Amino acid sequence: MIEKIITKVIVLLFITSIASVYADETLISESPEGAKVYFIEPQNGDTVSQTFRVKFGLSGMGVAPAGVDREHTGHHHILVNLEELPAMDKPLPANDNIIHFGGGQTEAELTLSPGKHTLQLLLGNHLHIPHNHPVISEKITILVE
Ligand SMILES: [Cu+2]
Repeated sequence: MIEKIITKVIVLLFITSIASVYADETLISESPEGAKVYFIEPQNGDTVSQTFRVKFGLSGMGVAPAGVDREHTGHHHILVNLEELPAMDKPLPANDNIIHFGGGQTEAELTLSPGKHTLQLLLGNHLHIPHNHPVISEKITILVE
């Protein structure tokens, strides 16, 4: 009797652990090998005016708006002055340091205070979760006049 219960508990635990792993995996989208996101403009070391244009470059993948689940696509995020990278298996938060372009934009206008700033691009899937593997650019440093 006790053996039967223990077996049932073990089977249940096994099923729930599989279910949770499966759920997580379905939320994360695969990125094709060699996919790259990069800044077309500005470039590392550039001096820009307070309001400036940022052009996002993407190769090996396509852009789709947030909410649209299409294979090998995502939307852009700019990480502004972010020292520590966010979790790569959860939806990216939206705040002053993580700007979402869920409309599928491929360029944007940013306004920053004068001084040095760092920018980094990170692609997110339809649920704003980075891909596996994450498609992330080099971190560039710019000087705002
Ligand atoms: Cu997003």
